Amino acid sequence: MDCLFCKIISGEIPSHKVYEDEFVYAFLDIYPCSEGHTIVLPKKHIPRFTEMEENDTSTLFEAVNRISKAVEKTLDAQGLNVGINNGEVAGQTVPHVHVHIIPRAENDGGGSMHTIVE
Ligand code: D5M
Repeated sequence: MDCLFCKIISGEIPSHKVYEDEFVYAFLDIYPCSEGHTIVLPKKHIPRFTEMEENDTSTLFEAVNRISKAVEKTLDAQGLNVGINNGEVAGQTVPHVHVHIIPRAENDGGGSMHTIVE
């Protein structure tokens, strides 16, 4: 499978792993929007979020919830953006479902999701 994120999961491409279990793999984004920007992937190769089965989304989001709490606590973040770019037109650059967890702080200069459509 010629997929960047499958190669990260298998260890063929190195990553800064923050969490792994039977179903998901999480690592630090190489181009972080803020310190601790984490990406969570299902181990199963599924190109887009809207192609996922409901069962797989619950497993993924249980892990996202757990990892989000750990990221917030570890970095003492005041908030997080948790999101998915679904499809190229929405900014998805790697066709393997992934959830971004982006730590946020007061006056960090970042916008919200509304910034995209304003
Ligand atoms: O997000 C894809 C994200 O994947 C983007 O923020 C960069 C990140 N990326 C790309 N290659 C790597 C490697 N090798 N390590 C860590 N992070 C990586 P998207 O939502 O598809 O734009």
